[in-house]
Amino acid sequence: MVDVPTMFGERLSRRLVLAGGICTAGATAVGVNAAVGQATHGGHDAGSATPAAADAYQAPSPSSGHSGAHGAMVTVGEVDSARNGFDPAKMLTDWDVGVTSVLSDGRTLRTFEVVAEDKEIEIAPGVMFPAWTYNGRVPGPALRATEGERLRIVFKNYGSHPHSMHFHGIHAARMDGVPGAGLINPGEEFVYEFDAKPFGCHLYHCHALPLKRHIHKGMYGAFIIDPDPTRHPELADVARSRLLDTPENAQWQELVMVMNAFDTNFDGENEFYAVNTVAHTYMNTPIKITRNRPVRIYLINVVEFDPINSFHLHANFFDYFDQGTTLTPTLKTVDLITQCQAQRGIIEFSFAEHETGLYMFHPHQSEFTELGWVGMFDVVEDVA
Ligand SMILES: [Cu+2]
Repeated sequence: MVDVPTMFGERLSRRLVLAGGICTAGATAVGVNAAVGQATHGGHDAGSATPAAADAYQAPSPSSGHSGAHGAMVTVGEVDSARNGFDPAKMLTDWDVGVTSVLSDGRTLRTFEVVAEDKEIEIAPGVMFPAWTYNGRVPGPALRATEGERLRIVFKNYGSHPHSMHFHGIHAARMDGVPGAGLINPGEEFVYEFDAKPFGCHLYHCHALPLKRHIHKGMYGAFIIDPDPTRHPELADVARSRLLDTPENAQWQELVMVMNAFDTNFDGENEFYAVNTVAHTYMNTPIKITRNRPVRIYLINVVEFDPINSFHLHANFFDYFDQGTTLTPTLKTVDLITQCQAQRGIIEFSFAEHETGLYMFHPHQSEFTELGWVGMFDVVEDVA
């Protein structure tokens, strides 16, 4: 009798876990996790796995057509976006702008509705993860507002644990989303209210304890505040280019990318890394970019357990606005930036001087790349 866990025991690296996910697409999460659960993570060196072990692990799907763990090294098979209820390709531009009304003082009130719920999601082909979500998706909705508006976030907890929404922004202590200030039990509701400031690329996340658990389970999302051009006369054009729905903004190709990861066997280390949850999704479906239109990425790192993440663009350089709170770059002409957890910023670049083709982006934590966090821009003359 072949005892699978013993057979792979200490040799099963995290990279092979991913290969296993590839090759046993259709296997249940229980099966994958059972194998993973027997692995030790003392080392991350896939080189310690013998070819025999790799071959044996890949054996179940001779017809999958993949090129093996040493070939393209991307997931094979498809994640069921319909079942997940979210599609990473659409998430890139899927802004939640809420509902607006006008207050008695003439200001705009922007109201968002967010619910917390438990939900099993597919993070790589055949690999399920028992997530805690905002609005049924990971990352949660990309909330977008304009500087100076009044924001109201109606938060309902339909989950099985206490949760909150802690916004990186400026607000009163009682709106902070920590225990005693907007942390609510299952079945309860809380309304956060504060002004949209400062403009920038921010985030929100659950601040229930243990914090690392609530974050790695999927409770985070982008929180973007566009600058109000009238407040920045010296750089009004730049501000307008960031303000959603202006003609200046429409010239840009804006994308929101939340760098995340998943600890599928709950040992305090991640098995899968991604942008917007699904491993290798932008390798399997490259992001179309019109060559002569500029690109702006709202990039946020929420990876738990690993202290640092990064973004590296191939064959090009970009400007970076740390936390997005300035209208002039905080770093100019770089091809790599690093972010700790909750660090975020705006990346701007152009392929106007390039030939069309596939341009890669990934973190320069190479292991993350091999475990799912890598993608391609498909630069074309015009996006149909
Ligand atoms: Cu929570």
